[in-house]
Amino acid sequence: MRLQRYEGNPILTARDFPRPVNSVFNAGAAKYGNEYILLNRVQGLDGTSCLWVARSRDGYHFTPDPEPAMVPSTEGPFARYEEYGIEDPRITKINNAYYIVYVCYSSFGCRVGLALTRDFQSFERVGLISLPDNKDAVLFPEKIGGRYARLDRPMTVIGGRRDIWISYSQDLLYWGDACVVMTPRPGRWDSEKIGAGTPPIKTEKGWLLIYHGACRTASGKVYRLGVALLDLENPSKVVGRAEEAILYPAAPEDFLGDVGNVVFTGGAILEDDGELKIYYGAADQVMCLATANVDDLIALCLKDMEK
Ligand code: BMA
Repeated sequence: MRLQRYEGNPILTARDFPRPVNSVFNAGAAKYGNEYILLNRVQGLDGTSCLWVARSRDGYHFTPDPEPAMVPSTEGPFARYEEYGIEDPRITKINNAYYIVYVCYSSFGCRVGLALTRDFQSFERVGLISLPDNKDAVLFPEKIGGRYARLDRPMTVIGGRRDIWISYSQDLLYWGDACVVMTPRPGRWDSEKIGAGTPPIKTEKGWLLIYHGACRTASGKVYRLGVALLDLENPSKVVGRAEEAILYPAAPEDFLGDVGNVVFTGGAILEDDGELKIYYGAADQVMCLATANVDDLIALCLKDMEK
């Protein structure tokens, strides 16, 4: 099974923004009232990224706000960790707040920042919630066993591992009980590294996770999307994982950009009729949309586990 690409792709390009920018990609997504929100990573002409809201009534046609939502801090505790920019946000609604986890990039490496908005007008930073080198963090939308939970992707120097981990917290700031959830698969499309894409989506069969996987080829890395299902009560347990990638570079925009051969997601919206809208960055250049039925994705995860 493959995701269905939207025929109007790309849905956002650098030219849509009210000032010259290099690229728009790897957005987080949320529904807020009647609005679809994309919190885009927008890379400026200086090469650093900021986070910029674009809004839509239908989930297909987006209009960027006049100004970015969050730019790298220049003072206070975040500043030295955001010196090279802020990247790849993911949005999770918990109660009435929208939490944003994003990558703080600096000479110290990548670490995870946490911010909060209630209205997609004003944004406040909450904390730096990982050490370097860690990224691709996503929050679960509710407490599990009385604690908040997140997935993330630490990068080890020894062994060079790139796995998806889980950890838990009482307050979203201090995290512990970390363990490995999912690892790259040798010889496959996700052999080199994996990282959570969209925040986990609750379904009857488990937490549905769209993730990215990369493998190394003679001409560099190829990034594809895959799907897995985590146990509802114990999300450190993988109950299903599709063998095949569900989205892989194939459309012209997936090859033509700053980093070709890349599809990378940070946000999806589940519609009432079961359609999942998956927003993804193509070639680190533009924003695109692909859809799937959520039950088909679940079936795909479970089918391959039965083998
Ligand atoms: C990853 C992240 C993403 C990017 C991808 C492909 O490591 O940096 O932001 O889309 O590489 O370049």
